[in-house]
Amino acid sequence: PLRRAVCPGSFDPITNGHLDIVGRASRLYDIVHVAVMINKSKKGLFDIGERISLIEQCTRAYGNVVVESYHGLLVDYCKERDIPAIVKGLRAVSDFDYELQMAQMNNGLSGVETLFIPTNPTHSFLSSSLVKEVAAWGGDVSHLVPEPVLAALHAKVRPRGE
Ligand code: COD
Repeated sequence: PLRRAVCPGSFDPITNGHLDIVGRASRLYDIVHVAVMINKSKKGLFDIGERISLIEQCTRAYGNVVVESYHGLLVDYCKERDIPAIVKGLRAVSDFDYELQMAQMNNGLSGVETLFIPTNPTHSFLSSSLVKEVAAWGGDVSHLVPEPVLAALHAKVRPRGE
């Protein structure tokens, strides 16, 4: 059987940090699902369709990545698709506390395992929210996000000097 894993998140928008983790997971598993988890209480900059399209453009070259949105519990997403493993990136100890709680909760709910990949140090301080904040004020984020995301950000907020 094919070995599957899921990289879940909000991906509003996908950054080079996310992409590094998805790419590394895609080398470890036959199929990697990227699940855009819908959080009704968090209105994003990009709608779910835009997020999916951007992730697809950025992960197409890996050849084994499936992108989907899901409204519900991550463990149910995994159960419905027979996915035994969640792959998450860890940036710093500040991520660990919450990630450990989620990993233990998810394992207790359904037995699904969570595997952590340490982030590439160049992405240690990278988050979607900081990217959005810097871009909104016209700062340069070209080294933090893949090209399609940069173009999409520029379409929403004018870069400085234009
Ligand atoms: N470097 C490496 N990895 C990174 C980086 C970076 N710079 N930035 C983010 N990541 C990784 C992390 O593993 C992170 O968890 C993941 O990418 C996604 O990041 P975000 O910011 O897009 O997503 P979050 O943190 O908002 O995602 C939280 C989930 C959606 C995974 C979580 O809320 C969830 O599972 N929700 C579904 C409902 C549910 O099941 N709830 C119960 C949980 S116990």
